[in-house]
Amino acid sequence: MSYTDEIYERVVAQNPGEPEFHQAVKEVLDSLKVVIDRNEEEYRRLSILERLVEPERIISFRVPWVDDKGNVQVNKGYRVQFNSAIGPYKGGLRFHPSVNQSILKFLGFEQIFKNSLTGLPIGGGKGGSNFDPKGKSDREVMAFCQSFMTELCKYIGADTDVPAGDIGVGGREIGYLFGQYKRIRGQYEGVLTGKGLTFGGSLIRTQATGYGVVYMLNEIMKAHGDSPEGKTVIVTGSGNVAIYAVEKITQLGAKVVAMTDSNGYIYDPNGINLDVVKDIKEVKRGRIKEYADRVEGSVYTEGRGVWNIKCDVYLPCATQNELDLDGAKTLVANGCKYIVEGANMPTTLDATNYAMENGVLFMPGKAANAGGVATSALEMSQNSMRLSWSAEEVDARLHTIMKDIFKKVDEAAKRYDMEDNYVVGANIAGFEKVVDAMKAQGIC
Ligand code: NDP
Ligand code: 2IT
Repeated sequence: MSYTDEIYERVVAQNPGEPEFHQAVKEVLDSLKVVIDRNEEEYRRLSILERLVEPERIISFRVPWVDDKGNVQVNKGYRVQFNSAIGPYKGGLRFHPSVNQSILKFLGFEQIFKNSLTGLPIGGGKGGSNFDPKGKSDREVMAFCQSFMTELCKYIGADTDVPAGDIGVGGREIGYLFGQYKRIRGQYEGVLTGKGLTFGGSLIRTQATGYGVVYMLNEIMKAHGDSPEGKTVIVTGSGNVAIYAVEKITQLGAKVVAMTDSNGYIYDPNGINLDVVKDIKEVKRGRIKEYADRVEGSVYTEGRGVWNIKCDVYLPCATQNELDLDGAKTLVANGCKYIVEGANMPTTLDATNYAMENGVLFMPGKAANAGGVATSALEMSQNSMRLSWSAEEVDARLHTIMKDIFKKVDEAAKRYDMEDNYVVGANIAGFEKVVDAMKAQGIC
């Protein structure tokens, strides 16, 4: 059996009940086969893959807090510190009822390669809680964040582990978390990114992931003699990543006709009015359904199935495994040419393979959504220097980083005779830097 297959079997056997983690590992190992085969003896001797798939550390803790009725609630809290070969652990915190160890391990594992692709010195980590911020008052969210940080603050720091936002964690939550860290540790340092602009946050961090997704799409299109101008686009989700992907792609002349949330989707043939979406989601914390009540000519449909709308470009920006094989078949049948993942692992493996085999140019999340964490790393740099760069400067750096990532991914795919296979290209390019650092640092 090949070394990569052996390791996959070992991961499944040793991590029971963790399907998302198995899925993320499988995609990476399948891509790495061509690289591993060429150096199999050395990699086996050093147990590179055994080390790569085992987190350096997982911290799991109790988060007790008091709700508005005076009752004590208890949630689970985690931080997965996966790999620090190329820098301090870096990655978001997710607050969502579905959060468990499998999901955080898949996210932390993906983060290793994503962070490597940015070219910046950041290792891979992820954390979060099964806390559900939906329907909670600001005071309840603050109480939860303070309790969560009271435990987490023992394990993080500007030079050890720097969390940020993800699903359910935005500017409000980062503010409360930062306040509690400062209070307990007595240190005003860049321990979190995505901070408010008045206390060390970076301009453009809010927009960075969504903008970066579109900068990546633009590079793919340019390489194939195409452009976003006049294209019809579906963006799934209506959170941080989705909103700023819509903003940027609309600026580039495309028309976004549909967005979703976990309840359903809106279709607006005239092009999504983003001001309305921002008001519903960023200000009122409401449901996407409200869009149809506010914008004439738009329609709301309850449930899944947004892929049934015809599009040229599909940007999944909500959550893992949201696009399955049936969805991919429908997209292909309707002429979709590009799938660029804003979310982490939003496409199932069979859907990914189907799309790629049927001529869709497919960019995986670890490359396409890396603009968020890259800009987080730029926030860390600004905090270390005690300086703030202008929006233009940060945006220009983000743009350059996304172009560089495309080049690395494209070049790695070509080097292994798999032109346009960006899944293989991203995994190989991300892996090469990490494995080099791991080898240089000895057995650790
Ligand atoms: P937000 O919490 O801002 O938004 C999430 C969006 O996805 C909401 O519209 C939400 O709908 C929807 N969603 C979440 N869970 C589900 C689900 N189970 N089924 C259907 N829809 C769902 O999160 P972000 O925009 O920050 O994150 C979106 C994705 O992008 C995630 O995969 C995240 O890991 C990834 N990502 C985020 C980065 C960032 O900088 N924020 C960076 C890189 C990747 P509802 O409101 O109904 O729950
Ligand atoms: O998935 C991700 O890359 C993020 N949620 C952003 C992580 C970060 O540290 O900015």
